[in-house]
Amino acid sequence: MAGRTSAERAGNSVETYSNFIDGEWREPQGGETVDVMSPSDGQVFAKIARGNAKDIDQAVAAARNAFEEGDWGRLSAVERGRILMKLGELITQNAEDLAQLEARDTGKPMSQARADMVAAARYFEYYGSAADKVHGDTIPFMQGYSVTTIPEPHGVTGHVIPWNYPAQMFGRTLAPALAMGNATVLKPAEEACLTPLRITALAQEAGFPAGAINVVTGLGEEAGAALSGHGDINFLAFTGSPEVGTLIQKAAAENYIGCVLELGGKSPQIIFADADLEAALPVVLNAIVQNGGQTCSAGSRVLVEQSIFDDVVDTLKDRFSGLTAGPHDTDLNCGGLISAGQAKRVIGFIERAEQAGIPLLARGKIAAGAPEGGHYVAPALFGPVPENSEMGREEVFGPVLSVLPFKDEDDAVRLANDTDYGLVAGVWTSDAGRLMRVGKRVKCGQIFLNGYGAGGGIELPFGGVRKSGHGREKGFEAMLEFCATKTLVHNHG
Ligand code: TAP
Repeated sequence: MAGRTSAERAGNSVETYSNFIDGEWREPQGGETVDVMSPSDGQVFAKIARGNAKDIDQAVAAARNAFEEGDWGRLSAVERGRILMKLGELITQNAEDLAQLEARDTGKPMSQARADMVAAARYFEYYGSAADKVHGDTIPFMQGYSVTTIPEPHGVTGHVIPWNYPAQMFGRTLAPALAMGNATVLKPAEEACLTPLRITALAQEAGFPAGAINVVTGLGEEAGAALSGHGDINFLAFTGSPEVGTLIQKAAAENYIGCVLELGGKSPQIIFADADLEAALPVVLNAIVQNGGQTCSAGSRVLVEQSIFDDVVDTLKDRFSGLTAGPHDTDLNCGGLISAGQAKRVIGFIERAEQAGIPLLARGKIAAGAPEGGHYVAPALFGPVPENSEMGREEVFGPVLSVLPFKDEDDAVRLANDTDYGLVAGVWTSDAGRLMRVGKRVKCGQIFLNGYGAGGGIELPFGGVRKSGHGREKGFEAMLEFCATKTLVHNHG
């Protein structure tokens, strides 16, 4: 399979993946690799290239050439769209293999990995069919003038993505950029990047010309920093932590370019006393359990009206106690977390909350027989969580749910807005007026009214405010991030 240049025997077969630059698989110039471990058992099962600044230089040059001189830059929007849609089709045809790889690489349960492949394919279908639908305006101006606007691709776009949904993130960040005609360089996360590499091989089969998609794997502080600081990149797209997002934004500023940043959240779900709890609670539970809570839009704070607080907590306690984390192929509620470091980080949050005296209401289990080396954390439910505590305000990025009581509508809105983040929110009530009032007052990029979709909806503009970042991915709006308007002013007298 393309993307894997060699297979080494060391007890287990360990495959080595290389970088993809200018339409070919290339060994990293530094000659080094990085081990890839499965979160399910902690075993090394693959190696990836440790790309460095020289590999990034080559990748950016290849993208520049593809954009300015190569076949990619010459394609019409219709032709680009067809290639994107073909890739969507190929992802669908290979979905089961890709899902198996994704689950092993990220530790996520198989059913989640399968759903991710549907979404990954959908990004290419959606943006493939949108490629020829972004067009300019004619603008009434002074007598004797005609004015037209043209949305132009930025040129070479740099993309840095995280490990939580590698295949989906590949589609989310690259598909709109490619649909607009940009040539791209991607640095996926070192902890999980095998499906992006496999999908890159499928992209070749789909007909993407050399240089349209370049992928350099490796460490964030090497390949990632080299890409984001590269002087010949015209736009950056990043998803990950606020700390690295700040570095990306500084790098963009140094090069006078724009960027879109998606940096996570502490997203609230507000449950009023008149809510349909039968409908709400399964959704509330799933919004934190999905992907082991390693979802930027996880519904990690549940705000419950005081009068139903005890009832809601009782139900959640029951359901949390029944949750189990285990290996990806056993398809339980949660898998192992991405790395030992991430598991330690999440356990740190749980221990500090307990030390601070926040009641630990329920704990799920780790499956009997789960491999010792796996990075499992039993789901945890805390409440009532003080609003100014670390657990009440910081993103845990694990299967840990905080429940907080509120007094009335104003108090609910105040609490919902009382973190530095603002990504997604949910409101549950049978009062239609309240749904809209609260929907408008909560500061975030996306709010579900009597529902919640952690990470869902390729068609829906998605992004944050404040520490959750800026710019919008997904939906048609993402196309507009990846172009800039040129205005043609014709003085014809
Ligand atoms: P980050 O360090 O932000 O990693 C995200 C991406 O940025 C990865 O591809 C990473 O590469 C790269 N990167 C790291 N340092 C970089 C640098 N100096 N310049 C350019 N790129 C760089 O996230 P993490 O360490 O994986 O996770 C830390 C925390 O971030 C998590 O606990 C969670 O709270 C949050 N997080 C949020 C999200 C979302 S979706 N909002 C996703 C992941 C994590 P390497 O992986 O190779 O270092």
